[in-house]
Amino acid sequence: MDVKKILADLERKNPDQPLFKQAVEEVLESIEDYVSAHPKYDSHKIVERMIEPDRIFTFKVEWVNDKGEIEVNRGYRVQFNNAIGPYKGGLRFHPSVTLDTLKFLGFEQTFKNSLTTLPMGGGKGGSDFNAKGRSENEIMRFCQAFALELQKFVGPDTDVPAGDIGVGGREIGYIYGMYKKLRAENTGVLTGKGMGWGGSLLRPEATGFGAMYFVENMLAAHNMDIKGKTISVSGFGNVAWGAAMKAVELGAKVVTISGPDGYIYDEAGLDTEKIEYLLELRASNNDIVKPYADKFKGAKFIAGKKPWEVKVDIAMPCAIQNELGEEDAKQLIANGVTLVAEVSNMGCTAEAIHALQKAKVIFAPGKAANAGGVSVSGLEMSQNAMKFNWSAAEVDEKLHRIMKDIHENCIKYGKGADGYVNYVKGANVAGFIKVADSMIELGVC
Ligand code: 2IT
Repeated sequence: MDVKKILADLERKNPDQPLFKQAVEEVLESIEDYVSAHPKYDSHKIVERMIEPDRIFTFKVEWVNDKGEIEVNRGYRVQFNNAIGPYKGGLRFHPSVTLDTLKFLGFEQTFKNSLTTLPMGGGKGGSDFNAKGRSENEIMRFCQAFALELQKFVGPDTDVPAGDIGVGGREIGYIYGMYKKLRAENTGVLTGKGMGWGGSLLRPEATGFGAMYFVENMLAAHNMDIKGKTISVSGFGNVAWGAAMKAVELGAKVVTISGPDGYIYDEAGLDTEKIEYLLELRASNNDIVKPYADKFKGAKFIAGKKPWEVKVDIAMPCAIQNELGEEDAKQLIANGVTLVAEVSNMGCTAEAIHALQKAKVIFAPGKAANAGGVSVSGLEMSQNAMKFNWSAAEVDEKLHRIMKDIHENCIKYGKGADGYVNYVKGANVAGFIKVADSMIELGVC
């Protein structure tokens, strides 16, 4: 595999897409040896074919705000690769969303979904819509306008979107409501649905729960236990909420959360009441965490900083891409961190990952650690197809098994001669093999 040539072509075809390039570079760097040792992948031009999305839709979203003014946003759906199943992946509504963002996320999703053991291809979509300061009605009208276009490209056996940053149960409800009205059908076209209308138990918790199960597996493989460990978490959304809940249940102490305004240091640790409060913060559409420190005495708000300066055993970025950089990684290493699990998609810069790996910190990439979310989305699709619901215990048992499988695959392809497990390599190689072999079997099409 000629990595230099592939990257030069990628740059030529995709100028001004640094995130997409970063995601591809991380994968190429870790699969290079494996691909070189298996010439069938080169002769079928698998890597070149895998880094080109199948198709991309961009569309105009027009809607009317509460003042009666017309607003125009841009919507996207990137259908990246459907070799192993229908396109599957979330919708992100955030002002930072560009085509670059969604291409990197769709590419990552292809590998992640392959790791889940379920038949799901990779896709991603969203919009530059900013929910900050918007009323409930404005959010509904935007979601409905977005759904008017999105419905042309998706379907339960074609492409199944879900939530991501800025898209939770509320937004999925409004999008699904409009889809159902237009098509006059109740199908599993979206996941993350409400429990009354086709959702799966544990889907809201799944990303965070799955990440903690993955951390438990990593610790066990290194003869350690989660009990009593201190954890720094970033973000305060759905992922941070689920991770904090499970961490506390397993006897660990979560001492930070964060937002765009800064971070909260809560030495006593989050408890059930505080974790519930995260939902209130999120529903306020304000995108700040400072009110937490006003509400809970003893918690400190540190303006404009990230939580990675706090001394902890485990760090879990749960907010957004590239939120943990090289300097943050060095600070964590200096403070003796044992394990870093990326729970946001591409939460760490390449330099941060290299620094952590060099220091032999146990490190998990997002596509492995956060795969529990899309896994339970896959289980939601199964339940919709069966017209049946599993109990929370049944879903949880399946989620446990999937995270264990992913962990075993990471060890299988990532364990080095010195015993250090390169989970990035393990996840990328394992994710690659299933998609690549399927593409070969399916022919050039
Ligand atoms: O990044 C992700 O895996 C998600 N946002 C969830 C995707 C899904 O289809 O549940």
